[in-house]
Amino acid sequence: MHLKLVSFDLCPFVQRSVITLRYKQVDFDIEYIDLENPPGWFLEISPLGKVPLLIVDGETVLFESAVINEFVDDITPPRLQQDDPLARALDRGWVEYGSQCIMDQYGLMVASDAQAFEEAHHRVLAQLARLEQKLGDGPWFNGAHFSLVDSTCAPLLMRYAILNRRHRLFDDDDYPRLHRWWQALAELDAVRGSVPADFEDRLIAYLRRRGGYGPELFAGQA
Ligand SMILES: N[C@@H](CCC(=O)N[C@@H](CS)C(=O)NCC(=O)O)C(=O)O
Repeated sequence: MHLKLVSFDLCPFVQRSVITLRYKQVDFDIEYIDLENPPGWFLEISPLGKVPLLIVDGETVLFESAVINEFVDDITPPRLQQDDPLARALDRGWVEYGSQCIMDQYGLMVASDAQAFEEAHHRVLAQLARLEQKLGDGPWFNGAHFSLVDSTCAPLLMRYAILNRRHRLFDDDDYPRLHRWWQALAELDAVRGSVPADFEDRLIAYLRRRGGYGPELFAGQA
């Protein structure tokens, strides 16, 4: 089966599919597009105009990262979804939660003024606190077994590690389980290789191009 992922280099949703594919050591091609100027062929095949897409055998187009990840999991070992339907449904909920966290993280990064930033900051800290509360002894979200919740949340935690270094958002000591979770994820080849080596520079360059209150907080200092 031939798999091609249609991608954008800074997209956290693409990254979660990349992590899933890499974790499972699945061969795939990747094609980057410019999301600010998307090619016609992409708009034609992407129902929501969003990346990622997974093109299967050159003809079937899967969209939505969570769906792509479940498909990849269904066709390749090791199994990352839980066998028990209730546990699997719960994981789906947390994958959805991770999506909302990613969107709110983006809202924080690009906040246009101090008030919008403060509101977003408040919201994301509450989100992180809920994740902290949900996490157990680790190393993974569900304990000993790596799951799609882990591949889903790694891009979120990677960005917080970068953002927090550039502008203090929270103290890692206040979120010890979250911190330990990120440290375990950051050790994985699947996560480390899921973005280009100069990812932080690219993210900062993007924020500088965008400008505004949030971007200046994170991208202002070298
Ligand atoms: N729910 C989607 C979200 C994907 C998404 O928002 N991708 C962004 C880039 S990070 C995108 O393609 N945006 C283009 C647009 O909204 O026009 C998923 O999980 O795949």
